Amino acid sequence: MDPDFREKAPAKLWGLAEEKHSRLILALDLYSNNSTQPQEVMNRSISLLESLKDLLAGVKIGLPLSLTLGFERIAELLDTFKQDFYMIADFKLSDIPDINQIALNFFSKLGFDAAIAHLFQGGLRNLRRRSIDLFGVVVMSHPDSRLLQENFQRLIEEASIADVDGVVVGATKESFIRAARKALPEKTILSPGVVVQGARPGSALEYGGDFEIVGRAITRSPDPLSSARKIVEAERDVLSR
Ligand code: BMP
Repeated sequence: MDPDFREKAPAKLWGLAEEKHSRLILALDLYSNNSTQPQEVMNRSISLLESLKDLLAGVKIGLPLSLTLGFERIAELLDTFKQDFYMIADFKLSDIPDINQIALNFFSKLGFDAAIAHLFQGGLRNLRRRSIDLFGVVVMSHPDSRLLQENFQRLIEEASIADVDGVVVGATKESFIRAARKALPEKTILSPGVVVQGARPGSALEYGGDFEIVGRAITRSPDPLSSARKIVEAERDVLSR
């Protein structure tokens, strides 16, 4: 095990990772369609999180679930599971610093532990946001995310100057994970894009990432528990090498 494990930040995320021996963060992108009601989605979210309590270090919540449930129910969900998971608000903020600050304060009050923001807007370094951890997007997982990739070095510098707690680098982008790890040895790297978007479970950890974010491969699985377990086992296997 990494000897500096206990000193790693963010402390809550790494504490849960150690306790559960898990580097898995669930992207809880459930939403209503014509045949489902918000309360059904709420119930499904609760039972999914209950069943995955021992396997997940964190849960990432963004627009699909928030637009379905509304922020009152989101706050309820966060309150119910605040001891169990590191809760990340993923709205990829990219506004002027004053507006980003207001949003971060609301996320913190709702009960989120962290938020994800874009670095390219340039104002994260001016935030007074210590009530909530912050992750900056460096490279996205989808193939068309070229503008970010072309400005990789500048985004890395911005992540450093803004003093974010960590960065998001797509699991599908091996060379960028390796480069981000080298450039930002102290920062926590979150990597989405596993299974459905093509990255093999555990591969982002192999390249130097710290946590893998997985959504549909679990939420749409006929057996979410078994799918999550297989991913965690693949990750543990990589970490034990
Ligand atoms: P899935 O495993 O279902 O592909 O979901 C991936 C999740 O990670 C989604 O919530 C998406 O918004 C997020 N994400 C991503 O896929 N790529 C990125 O570069 C950044 C993300 O936040």
